[in-house]
Amino acid sequence: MEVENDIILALDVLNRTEALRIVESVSDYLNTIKIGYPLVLSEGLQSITAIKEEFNCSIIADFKVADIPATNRKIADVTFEAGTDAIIVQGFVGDDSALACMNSAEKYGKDVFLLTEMSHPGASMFLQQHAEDIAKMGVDLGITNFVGPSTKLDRLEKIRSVIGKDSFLISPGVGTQGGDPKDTLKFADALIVGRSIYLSEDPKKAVEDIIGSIKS
Ligand code: 3DU
Repeated sequence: MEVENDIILALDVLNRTEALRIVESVSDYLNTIKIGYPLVLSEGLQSITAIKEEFNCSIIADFKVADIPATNRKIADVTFEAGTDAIIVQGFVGDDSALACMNSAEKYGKDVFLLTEMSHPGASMFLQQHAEDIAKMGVDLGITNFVGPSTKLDRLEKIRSVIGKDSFLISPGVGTQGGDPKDTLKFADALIVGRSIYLSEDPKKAVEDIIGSIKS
């Protein structure tokens, strides 16, 4: 996936008109949008289709899919049918569940991102202890796209060491959650940024500032 300026916009707004306005305002700089439950539960999967059609951007569906294989397969199929380019899948549910999403992605010619460890403090309670095993499972399955936390750079570095330099690693937690753009890109290939952009008075300027801080 070619992520322009190494920044993925997390579009966690609840309204389709607002979503379109924000994407429009940053479209000079960004070509990859992550859409999750906030927008899809508010406005339907059609909001993915609409944004994709209007801006011809790449869409990553952040559904953190975490069910039994048969249900994962249905979730992935309908998500790809809506025009999504990639889907984020939880690794902790095990290889058969991840494989179900991979099989769907293969059928539609799309991608799977495996979520290894999360960026919030509570992730240290259960997920962190298994994050490297989850990453290793992904490598063994042949997954080449991963998600890891920008708020814990030591953890991000460990995950990078497990998945290897050629895997594609995207990292949420930049900005509002405390992650630093430039430091995160020492280990990740692209940043996921939500509130620092979409809550800004001037989303375009917010993106320019992040790009500036990466280049500084
Ligand atoms: O904190 P922000 O507003 O920049 O948004 C981060 C986005 O990334 C948001 O959509 C959240 O659901 C997602 N995410 C994490 O923040 C942390 C993870 O470990 C995985 C996904």
